[in-house]
Amino acid sequence: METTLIIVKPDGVQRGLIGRIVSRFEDKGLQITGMKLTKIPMSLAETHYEAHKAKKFYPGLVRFMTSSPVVVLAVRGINAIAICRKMMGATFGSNAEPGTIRGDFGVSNSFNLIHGSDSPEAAKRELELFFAPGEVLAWDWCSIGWTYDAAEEKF
Ligand code: IDP
Ligand code: MG
Repeated sequence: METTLIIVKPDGVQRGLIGRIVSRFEDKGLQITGMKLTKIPMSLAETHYEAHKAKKFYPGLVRFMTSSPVVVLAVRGINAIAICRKMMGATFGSNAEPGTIRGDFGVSNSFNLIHGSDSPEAAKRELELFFAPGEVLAWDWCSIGWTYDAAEEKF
């Protein structure tokens, strides 16, 4: 089991896509263990994207991420990090595959609707940046046995 950090970026919230994006993860069979609407402070956006500090797009990226509220999610499941990255699609909406979130809902290269952690190390770091202790809940998920292969052992 892995937990990954997903952010519905300001364009996703402004365009009324929160529900449709969150539904994708629920529909896939992933568990939402954390979720909040928040406006990212400048310092947090800078830290979150510090790996891109030297890039030309960094100042605009930080401005964009702090311009309007976002929805931050902790999403849990077997192989959740790679599955969510695949569901997000390529970075630029203009060439993301249809069927992916970026491919279905956007055309922009910078307003690309969604962030997802790209490794277990990034997921741990980013979950700790965006969620205070106690905000990610380990709740008893009634459909887990019907969602994962473990259910097959019953038959
Ligand atoms: P990712 O979000 O698919 O992991 P990264 O390369 O880590 O993509 O870039 C982080 C974010 O920076 C992207 O999601 C996008 O919002 C923005 N970004 C990346 N490359 C560019 C660019 O060339 N122009 C404008 N924004 C960019
Ligand atoms: Mg990235």
